[in-house]
Amino acid sequence: MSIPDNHPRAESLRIRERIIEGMHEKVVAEAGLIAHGRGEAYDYILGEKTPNYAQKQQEVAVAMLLTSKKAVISVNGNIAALCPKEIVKLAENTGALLEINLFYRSEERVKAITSVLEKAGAKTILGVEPEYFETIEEISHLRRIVDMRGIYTADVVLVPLEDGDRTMALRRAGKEVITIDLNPLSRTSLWANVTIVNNVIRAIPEMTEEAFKLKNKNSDELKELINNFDNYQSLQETLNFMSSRLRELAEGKLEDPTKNL
Ligand code: PTJ
Repeated sequence: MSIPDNHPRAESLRIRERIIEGMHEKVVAEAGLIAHGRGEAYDYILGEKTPNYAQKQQEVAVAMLLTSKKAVISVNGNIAALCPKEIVKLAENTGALLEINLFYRSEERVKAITSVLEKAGAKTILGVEPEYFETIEEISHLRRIVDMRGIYTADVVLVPLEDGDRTMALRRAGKEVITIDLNPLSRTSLWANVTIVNNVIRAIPEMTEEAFKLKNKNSDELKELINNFDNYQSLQETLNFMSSRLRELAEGKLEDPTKNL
């Protein structure tokens, strides 16, 4: 559907169209639409901009990717539909591997997502060839199927836009987990080592920019950034930001769009 440029929510509607098209092409799971709607609601509270606290979260996350032995970016349907080129660029600029890992896994969807990533320029895509499949037993659903060259042997895993129990299982398996989740109260957000509470649409390209900046720092400086970060404190800061924004709006900053009618 073509979205008129003068629609007040044109950008948001265009992004929504990408998710809907992705669903028709079997890239996005049906539940991915529900997840997207939940994300949109949280993004309203952020004012659809990257807050300062998220810049810090993104900086630490990139430092973790750059200092890892083996970092893997886990790709699901929503990420493939929303930011395929951006995720490939982030992987290239941080040395991370890309692995398709799906909650609603089917061969048809793996193929559809592989094709989207290839078109976006990905050269190597893990999680596709059965001869490399391994299982993480702690995970009770199809996300347990991982690639032995990727998530199975990674020390750092970025799981953008995720459901909770895999993060818990990955942590229990001794891995460091970074997530991007607009809901600061989700189980994923609470269980990750670094939670970026921002929209993936903004966070992923901004993380690539951050990678360009951080590449000039040595590994001790990067490790210091990581060691000084406390995810629990950072989530409190996030909740403070959200609640003060709502309070400010409630106490007078909310503009009345009908006042000049
Ligand atoms: O492609 P699959 O089969 O792996 O399935 C992917 C989904 C997203 C359907 C699956 O992982 C799922 O059900 O996830 P949840 O439990 O709905 O969690 C998704 C989380 O991502 C929620 O906390 C949302 O608020 C958040 N979210 C949604 N859209 C965005 C987002 N966070 C950041 N940016 C977004 N654009």
